Amino acid sequence: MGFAFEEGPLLEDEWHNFDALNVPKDHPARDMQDTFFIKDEQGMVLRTHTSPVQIRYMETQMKKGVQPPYRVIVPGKVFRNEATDMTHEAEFFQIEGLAVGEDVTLANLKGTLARFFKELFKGAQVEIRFRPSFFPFTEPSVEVDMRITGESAPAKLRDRWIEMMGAGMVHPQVLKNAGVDPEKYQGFAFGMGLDRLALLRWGIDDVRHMHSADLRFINQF
Ligand code: 2U9
Repeated sequence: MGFAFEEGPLLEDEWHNFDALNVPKDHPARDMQDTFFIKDEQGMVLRTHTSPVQIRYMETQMKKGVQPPYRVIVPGKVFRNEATDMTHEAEFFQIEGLAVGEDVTLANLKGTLARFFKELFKGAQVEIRFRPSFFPFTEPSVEVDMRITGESAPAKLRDRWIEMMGAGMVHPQVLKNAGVDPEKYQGFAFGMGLDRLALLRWGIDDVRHMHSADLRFINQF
């Protein structure tokens, strides 16, 4: 579908991790609770999402004089300073996507995600739906639910609506922050937790197995 893979640094500055993404200075996600700040490096954090990579990508294209359209998909490790339980880890993986161009719409987002989930659960009947939501970096924002029916659907997922990811149209201020003219270009973006997806896909009951180094678990993959 024309998406290039991009990766970026795990240690980020607050501009790329928060400010450029329109996350307010007083947003709870910045709290000591949620973000690992680096003691000896002022203004540096362990990235809390992979979104700074898309900011860096847009900045780099602009410096090279490359204008949209472009599409990138960004997988990678992220960090959140929170208590761990069976569904939460302080380190986990996300996969995010970004498409920027003239006349990019919410309909393009929906078509792209419908295709993505169809490929992921190939052979089954897959439907998606959007629910209104809020993220500082997208407007409008949506939560994306998926429903799988048919024989090949994993038993735990069959016949029910499950929340899979967040998405939306890139906020004009975010495009501007990365050097893209929001009067000329629009973009869609989406993000999801990969560990959560793996839990659903293979019916794993506890995300902490992922970092357990238990060979009885690891050898199944
Ligand atoms: C840019 C602009 C917009 C990425 C997005 C989400 C919604 C989202 C969560 C899913 C589960 C994170 O792992 S999670 O907790 N993500 O809901 N992410 S829109 O939006 C972007 C990214 C980059 C420049």
